[in-house]
Amino acid sequence: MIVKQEPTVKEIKNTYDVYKIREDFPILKIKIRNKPLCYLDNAATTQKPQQVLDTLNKYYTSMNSNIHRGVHYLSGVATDAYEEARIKVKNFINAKSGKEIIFTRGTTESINLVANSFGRSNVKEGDEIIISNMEHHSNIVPWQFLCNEKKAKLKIIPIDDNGEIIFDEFLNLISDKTKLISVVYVSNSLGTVNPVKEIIEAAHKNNIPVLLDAAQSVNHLPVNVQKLDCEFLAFSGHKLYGPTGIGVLYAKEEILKTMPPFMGGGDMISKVTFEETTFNELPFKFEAGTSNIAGAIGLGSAIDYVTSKGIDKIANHEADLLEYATVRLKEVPGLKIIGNARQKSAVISFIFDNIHPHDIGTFLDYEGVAIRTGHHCTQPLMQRYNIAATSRASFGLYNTIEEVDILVDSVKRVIEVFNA
Ligand code: C6P
Repeated sequence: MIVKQEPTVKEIKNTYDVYKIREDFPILKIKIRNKPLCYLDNAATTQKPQQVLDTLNKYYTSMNSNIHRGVHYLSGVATDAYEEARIKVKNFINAKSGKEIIFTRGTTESINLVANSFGRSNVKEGDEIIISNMEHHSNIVPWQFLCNEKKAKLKIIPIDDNGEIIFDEFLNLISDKTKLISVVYVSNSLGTVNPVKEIIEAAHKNNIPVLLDAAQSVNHLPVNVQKLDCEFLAFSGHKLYGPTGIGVLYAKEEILKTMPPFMGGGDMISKVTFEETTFNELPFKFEAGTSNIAGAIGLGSAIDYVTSKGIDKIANHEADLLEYATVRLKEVPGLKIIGNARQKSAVISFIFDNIHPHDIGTFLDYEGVAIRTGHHCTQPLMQRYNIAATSRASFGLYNTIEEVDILVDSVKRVIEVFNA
């Protein structure tokens, strides 16, 4: 009998043709100041493949109509395409049902939805919400609003110098007052991949629900909400090669059923009188007003695209880029990497003692290299490291080893200019 061998990691990597993938992205062909675009700001937003652009074009040229409302042909076609996109999201993150997928404007709105709906109806004076020191402002400010309103307390999981959550201290923060734990899956500033499975297990031992900010994970790692067993998960379409203005809140159906609507308006209702309103079924109860229909359909197309390339292969490719970039950037005299967690994904932040990140970003821009500089909407994290900002290169599925070389060589030239 012939036993079929599972392909090794190396074999999987060899099937990934990044140069062919790049041909799908028209913007990667443009020049910036006569230099080829070297786009390394994927944590801020990703570029869009032709397949997604074609889907958006097709929507507006052959389907455009409002959904869930019309009896006419186009409305039916648009509704079907929108609901099909919901099922693509459901399958992508392995949710149990399309009822658990709520389209929002993005991660920020998804977290605000949970804070306003679940939070306002479950958190009372003296209760506690746990977040970590490496959260994006989107996973800080909504909880501050809630805690201020309810006189509840925000508790912060500390991190070590490498950028890892200090797990014992996290466990010590859990109490019978904890109403929710909301943590980032992959840090946008450090690249740390947090031990979310362990966090969720610890939370569930104490009957505490968990929200995962997956803005920087769905595009880099396979995410399976049933395996993770998280109660909530939030992400944005534009970081997953889809359009801006569309995102997702996943939540377990049994929790969504108990949550009041976040916004009132059309489509989320069942019956309205001046005396009383009853609400639509899930997930429509949480989608008030005309949704970003084209955005949702475009996101579905982006999910098709990413799935066709294989999220495991993408993760392998990006791990190679990160490893190579880490080795090469360490060659640069005076460069210090911020974020040295054992598990990292696709992001590398660095600083120099004597050069401001904005100067580095501006210089690199002249070389056609797009990175992000600043606090990356993680000011408390910057305070933890006692720095104002970092330079951050972040990788996507189309980046190449040659682009890492361009980055490193350009950074070396900045040093020469500044130290001359
Ligand atoms: N981070 C970055 O350059 P929105 O804006 O809603 O699509 O995503 C907000 C958000 C939430 N959580 C994390 C971990 C994020 O990285 C982001 C967006 C971008 O790092 C823009 S600040």
